[in-house]
Amino acid sequence: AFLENVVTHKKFLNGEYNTGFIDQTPELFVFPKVKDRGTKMLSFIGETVVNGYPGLQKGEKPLFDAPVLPAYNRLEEVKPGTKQLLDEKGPEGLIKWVNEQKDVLLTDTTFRDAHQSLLATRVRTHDLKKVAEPTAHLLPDLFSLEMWGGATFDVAMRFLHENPWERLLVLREKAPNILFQMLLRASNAVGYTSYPDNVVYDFVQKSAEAGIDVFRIFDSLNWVEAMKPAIEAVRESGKVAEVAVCYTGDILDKNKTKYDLPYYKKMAKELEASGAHILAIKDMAGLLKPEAAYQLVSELKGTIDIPIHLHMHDTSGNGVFSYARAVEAGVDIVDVAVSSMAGLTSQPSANSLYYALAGTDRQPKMNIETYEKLDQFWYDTRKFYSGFESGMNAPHTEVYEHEMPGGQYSNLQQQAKAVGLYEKWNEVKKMYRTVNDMFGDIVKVTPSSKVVGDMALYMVQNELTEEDLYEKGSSLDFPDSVVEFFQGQLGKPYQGFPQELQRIILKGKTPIEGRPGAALEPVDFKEVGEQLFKELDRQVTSHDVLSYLLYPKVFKEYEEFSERFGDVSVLDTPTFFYGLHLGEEVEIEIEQGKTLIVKLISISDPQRDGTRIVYFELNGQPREVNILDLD
Ligand code: 3PY
Ligand code: ZN
Repeated sequence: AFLENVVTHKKFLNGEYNTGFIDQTPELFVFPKVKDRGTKMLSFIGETVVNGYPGLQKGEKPLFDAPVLPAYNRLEEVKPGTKQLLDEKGPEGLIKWVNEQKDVLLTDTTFRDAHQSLLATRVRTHDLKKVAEPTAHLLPDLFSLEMWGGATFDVAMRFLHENPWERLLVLREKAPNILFQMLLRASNAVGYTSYPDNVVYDFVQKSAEAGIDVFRIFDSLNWVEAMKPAIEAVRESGKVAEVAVCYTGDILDKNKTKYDLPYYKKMAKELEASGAHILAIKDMAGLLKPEAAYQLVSELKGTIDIPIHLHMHDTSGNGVFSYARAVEAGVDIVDVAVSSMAGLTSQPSANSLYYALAGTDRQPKMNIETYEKLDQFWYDTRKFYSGFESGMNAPHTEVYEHEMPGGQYSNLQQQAKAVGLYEKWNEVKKMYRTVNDMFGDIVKVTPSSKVVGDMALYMVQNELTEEDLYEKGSSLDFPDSVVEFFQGQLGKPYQGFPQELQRIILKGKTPIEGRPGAALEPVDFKEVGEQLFKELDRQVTSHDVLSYLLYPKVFKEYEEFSERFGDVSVLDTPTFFYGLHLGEEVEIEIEQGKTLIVKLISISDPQRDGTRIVYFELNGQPREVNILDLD
């Protein structure tokens, strides 16, 4: 807004400015205050029409088919499901029920990991909201819907300009019968760094109150110690603590001895002893080969008593095969996505698994016709987001080599694109492997995977080899995330850090001892709330306080954006990403019963000050907004 004030200022335009211009022109700091909702909405659409949506190629708005929802009886109550089981019987009762099921149970990840892994997490609440109710009606036998956590929290605010808490609350209302599951990065919560223990604790309590039932907790280095406060917090909330061992390497490869069967068995035992209700095997990259899945699940079944929930990505194309073998070995629950949002870096397809298990006594209970109909909706909805597709369109067995998590693939690719390395994507993938080996072969999952990704991008961008690091490391300015990692800010990798590299990267800084969260000062929520109240000049909720504590900068930018453009989450997705084409009219329901009718009339050529005038009709009245053309 400041820059906008400067470049549109009369004196600036007339060239009457010198170095004192900013000091002597206090009106630059007076930003236009509260505009009406209509004007804000026109400003947003105008921005999109003139400058495009960040990260998407600017161009004509594509034509889309309207996604069709399957029919269901809205008047009928939804069939009670696992949510009611948990509410009535508590976590222990639910677990007992899981243990009694013969069929393999399913978690549908379409609302979270599937789009995190295929579409850079960009699926908006607007679309999820439409399909949540039909899903609840038509798939009441699901074990859970994974619909929150991971990268969704950050991306909702940062890129979609929407409130992640709203998403949770709205979906909860629409789907009251299926357990809601989220991914929690232990002491990193839904962020990329360590937070004080009381922030993680409060985040868990508020998420539980807002509707989360199953918390899948993992630590990005498989460090059990680091997961304990989160496990404790979830247990105290009365919800389900599903605790993960992240799978890396290959238990079938006798040359890979760091992460072998005894390693996983020992960790599973420790997690069970730490209070896990369910053990998750989190195969974030999709490295678990079918025979490995059989051996791992069989061995773990003989080691622990709690149910086992297997999570995989289908990058290699072997996902359904691995699941079938895990099911044979007695796995209790597996993660799948609706077909049109499944496969490749996403989860294996629910529909495929259903057919793959035909004739066995563990075929999941589901209405396949229904799933196929939901599939149609997602098939068309996915097209809205085609600009975020990774371009991977066939099974990718290279993943066994680079071990990149499915959820990272499309994101890292976007990151590479942003720094001009799109052409060198193959090199980046190779470097990712090199960096992993240099770091001592670590577990790679958010945020440790981001550190490896940042380092790989940094090395490719600066044309550095491994040798260069050892030779001229002292003159290199390493990415912050890499320095923090070697300082121990994300905790301790199994078998420690490679010492020589740690010395080079830390340049004399001392690494921290112990669990990072424990060393951080507890946050005073009341004080932060009051400070935010003053800064934002509005009532703040406990959700706002948490969003701010987890993502201070992103939250403030989200607030500034909302102040300037209002609530853009009400826009349909094609308009949100592509604006309108000339003559197009949309209806925007800004609140129940209040609708704006917006029509784009024309766009002027750039004026002397670089702005264009965008002419609209708003509810039949001519309106215009001035937009600075950034081209
Ligand atoms: C996340 O942490 O967001 C993940 O999906 C890790 O697999
Ligand atoms: Zn995943």
